[in-house]
Amino acid sequence: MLKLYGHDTSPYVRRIRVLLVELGLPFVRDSRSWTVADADVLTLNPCLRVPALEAPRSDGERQLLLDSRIIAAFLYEQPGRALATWPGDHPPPAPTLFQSRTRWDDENALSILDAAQDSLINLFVLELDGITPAQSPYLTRQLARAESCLRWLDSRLGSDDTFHPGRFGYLDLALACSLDWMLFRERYPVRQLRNLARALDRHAERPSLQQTHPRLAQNTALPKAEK
Ligand SMILES: N[C@@H](CCC(=O)N[C@@H](CS)C(=O)NCC(=O)O)C(=O)O
Repeated sequence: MLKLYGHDTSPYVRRIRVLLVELGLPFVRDSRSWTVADADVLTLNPCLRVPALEAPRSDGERQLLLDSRIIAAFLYEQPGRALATWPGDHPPPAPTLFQSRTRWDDENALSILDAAQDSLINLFVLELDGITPAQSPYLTRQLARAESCLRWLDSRLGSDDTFHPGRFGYLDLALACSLDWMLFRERYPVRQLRNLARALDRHAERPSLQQTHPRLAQNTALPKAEK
């Protein structure tokens, strides 16, 4: 059985939880995270980060996968996957992480989303430590980076509901996880970005996103996060 490590409010862990549901892959979780001194993930992952995934291998060993993008690539290749079919007008999940025709543009878009997400996580965690952008030009730049990346994504998405018509792909689910996190942690006025906000609303009822929304989190990892 696949085993996913990481807490409930992490937008990167949530990407993998959503993807596992979309791909119909059963899994178990260890939601203890980097804030728990003896959490197993800290000995598994030298980067001291979540998510991490362990998968059974044919030789009886366990395959370890670190970083959400690598985990996603691995999961899309799993032979046992059975793409979810949702009632209503939800677009079906994309069957692959990227399509060859659009791969490099989509890799760029995912990196741009990650840059926004990482910058805002930095701001969030440092604020818990009492450090704000007013005290640090570096943090001011992080905020500017997040802003610039989100505006780029808003323009790239345009008036569509998904990055590629009729398919709910990894970029779409990653975007929803990040925007929900930004709202949940009050990190960015997402509603000002009309296209991104519209896509978020469009997919809000999608079961994989509904079941994993940070408002339902049991393990929030960071103490001040329990809103
Ligand atoms: N590039 C990584 C980023 C993962 C990441 O930033 N995870 C955060 C939680 S959302 C973390 O574990 N942070 C640990 C720390 O800040 O010390 C991925 O895509 O998996």
